Amino acid sequence: MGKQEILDKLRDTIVTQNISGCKAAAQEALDAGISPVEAIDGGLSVGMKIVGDKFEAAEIYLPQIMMSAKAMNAAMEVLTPELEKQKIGEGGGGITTAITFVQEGDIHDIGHRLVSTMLGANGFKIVDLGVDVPIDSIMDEIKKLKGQKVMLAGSSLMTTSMLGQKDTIEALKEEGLRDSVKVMFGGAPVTQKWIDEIGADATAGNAAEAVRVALELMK
Ligand code: HCB
Repeated sequence: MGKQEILDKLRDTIVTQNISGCKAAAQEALDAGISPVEAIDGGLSVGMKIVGDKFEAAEIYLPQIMMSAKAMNAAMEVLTPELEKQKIGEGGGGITTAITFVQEGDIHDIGHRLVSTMLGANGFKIVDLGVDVPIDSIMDEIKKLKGQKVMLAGSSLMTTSMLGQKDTIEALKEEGLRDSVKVMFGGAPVTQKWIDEIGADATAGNAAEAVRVALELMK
């Protein structure tokens, strides 16, 4: 089977909620020499985008999305050990701590976990605050790391929780912490225009790009 066919198979197993098929296709991708990043970006994420669009069009409902997410997680069990070996660069000149989190009100964690894994694989020390994280917890964590090189890598998958990114920047300013951290925000609805509008430092469209952007920010 050719590379594109395997990527299409990964996509289709997500769309059809085929959990065991998705895991098997992930293994097939690795066996065919496809990198885990390519399998995710060219296969699994494409499937997730289709699932999201179908949900928006009321062609499928929440239980189906949950099954697609399970299929993605099953594939990630196979891909994560390989992902952890994907070196793009070295932790931004000296050890940088990346505080990773999903904004309050949002439990979408697939992209967040991917970004955390890839940053960790590339020399960043990860403090993973998980999902549905209140801004106060983020501020507390930054204060604990005073004097160290710190960046924030926050995710929002919903337009509602994305507003929390703006509030996070405001809170950083109020606490006098804005100049002590670099801030990268991501997630499907996040655009460069939004980043400029709220005064964050950067965004990235996928986990590999997130590593490149983070390394550049921490130079
Ligand atoms: Co969810 N959901 N969902 N969902 N969901 C979305 C996000 C919608 C866009 C679907 C739609 O309507 N088209 C929509 C949000 C609409 C909006 O706000 N405009 C939506 C909704 C509405 C909801 C609920 C409210 C549904 C309901 O209950 N009625 C509910 C919300 C619950 C809550 O959070 N409070 C809900 C629930 C769910 C689950 C639980 C069924 C499941 C999540 C499972 C989980 O994460 N454990 C789910 C899923 C899977 C999705 C879609 C289909 C896929 C998301 C995903 O995992 N993508 C999503 C549709 C979509 O996004 N197009 C849909 C794959 C990952 C790899 O991509 O974008 O997360 P990613 O991350 C990338 C990239 O953005 C970047 O790198 C990552 C890796 O490549 N990146 C960063 C991410 N974070 C970064 C941080 C950085 O610093 C830098 C880069």
